[in-house]
Amino acid sequence: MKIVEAQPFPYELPEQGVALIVIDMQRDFIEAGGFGSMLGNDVRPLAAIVPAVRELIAAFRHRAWPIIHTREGHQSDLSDCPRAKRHRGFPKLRIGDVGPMGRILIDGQPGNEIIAELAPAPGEYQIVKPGKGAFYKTDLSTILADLKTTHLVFAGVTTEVCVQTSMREANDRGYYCLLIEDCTASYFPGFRQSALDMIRAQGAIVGWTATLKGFLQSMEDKRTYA
Ligand code: TIU
Repeated sequence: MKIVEAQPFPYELPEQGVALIVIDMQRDFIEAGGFGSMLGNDVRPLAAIVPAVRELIAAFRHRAWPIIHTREGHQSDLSDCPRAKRHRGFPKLRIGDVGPMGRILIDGQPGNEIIAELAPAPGEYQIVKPGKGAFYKTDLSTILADLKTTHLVFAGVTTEVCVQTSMREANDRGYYCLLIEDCTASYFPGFRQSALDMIRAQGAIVGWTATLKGFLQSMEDKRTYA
């Protein structure tokens, strides 16, 4: 195994059984005119992590380790979108309404696509999820079981919503979860920081966090540890 310099203590990264989950790096959240901006957010801070996420994906591709991309999206008839989710708050457009990138948060619409810079490569998994968590009403558990995954590395947006929810779901299912700090972003910098803090508090109650640099260094470390 390799040792990743992480918080709150080093993370043991095995040679096998590791998968990367890239959460919701889709136009709906990162570009103006999607779900994120309809909720009233300034979407610009999210684009800042794209180069780091690209680097992380490249490192997994280089090792032929599995990569799972998620998208938050609903079926066009909204049968998987609870009323309580659609009729929440006062967005400019609701889920399913027609916006500048097609219908808001609907699978198959232009806005629901993963941004071009991070487009999944052939052979990589893509999961459409109706909830904030990546396990809820998806095949993720089956995919991870088939891959014999034990360790999950997380990236994506937003830190305190879909990333943290998915990480908590994974933690309850017994995975060793590591979030790459510079590969996750929020519309609210304070929430991002708080999410990182609460994930790794109490002796890694949800999981670990590490910088991209620290993670990549450990991947390239020629030494192995028992
Ligand atoms: N609004 C917000 O911060 N996030 C979401 O609605 N979904 C995800 O985090 N992907």
